Amino acid sequence: MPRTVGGEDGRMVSPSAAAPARPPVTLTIAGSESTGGAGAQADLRTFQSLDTFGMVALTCIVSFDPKADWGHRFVPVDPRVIGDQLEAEFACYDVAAVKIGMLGTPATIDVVAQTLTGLGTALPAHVVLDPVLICKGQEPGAALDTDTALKHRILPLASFVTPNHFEAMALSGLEEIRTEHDLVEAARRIHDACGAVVLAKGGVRIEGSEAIDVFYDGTTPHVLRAPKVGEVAVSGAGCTLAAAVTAELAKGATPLEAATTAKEFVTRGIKQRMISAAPFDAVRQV
Ligand code: PXL
Repeated sequence: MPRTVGGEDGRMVSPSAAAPARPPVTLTIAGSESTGGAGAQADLRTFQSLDTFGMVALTCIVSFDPKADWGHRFVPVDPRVIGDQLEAEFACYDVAAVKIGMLGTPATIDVVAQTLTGLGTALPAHVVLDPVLICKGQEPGAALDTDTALKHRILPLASFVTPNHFEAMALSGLEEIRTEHDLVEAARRIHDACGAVVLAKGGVRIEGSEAIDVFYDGTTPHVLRAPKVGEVAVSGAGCTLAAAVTAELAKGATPLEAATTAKEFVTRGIKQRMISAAPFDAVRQV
């Protein structure tokens, strides 16, 4: 039986007749970075700021260690619990777009790949992958397994991928990305290999006074530009960019419109960043 709610005059009406339009639902499959600069917290703030209804499936918990050079302490969430969260989320809502952030272990990648594949035709049209390859607190051996699993099991599910400078080298096979030309080439290679729309982030690492990102969907590359805000990377910029792309796609933007809005959103957030006692400040989603 359809659910009914009380209308203004006391009559029972269906929820759709009584309610204003609802925001699209966005989901991030991501880790917690407890200080809130990166990860699920940054994603949720972005989803909220951009008028979508955000959910999280938590994959791991990262705690910086102020006693040890701000290294990352990393604890994975039990894969069954990750599966449980996703089961609840897809049972409750029609999810318009998913962002995948830090997964961290091959077991986590397994459960996420299995769950998303198991959705079949119900897999959301937009799956945005921020391919977080290495977290400092991890064993190098484990990280290699994780990279391989991410490339083979998760990348094929992505409709949109947002590699940073280091990840773009790993995914494109280029040994060096120094210039705008190199970043365009990396974006092309990644698109040709996986078919997803690519937004390759240059951040502060490409020569010159601009922070450039390269958008490539198989047609003409577009270079998105903003003046660099300082020369130091800010925590959460990558998470925020991918989450903003996810929110905009959920609202019906084209991939290029989503990338352009996301770039403006991150640039604003970097200008208004939180000043942290850690060596890296944090993007503020405003
Ligand atoms: O910015 C990458 C990132 C993503 N997700 C989590 C993180 C980090 C970096 O610290 O901790 C949870």
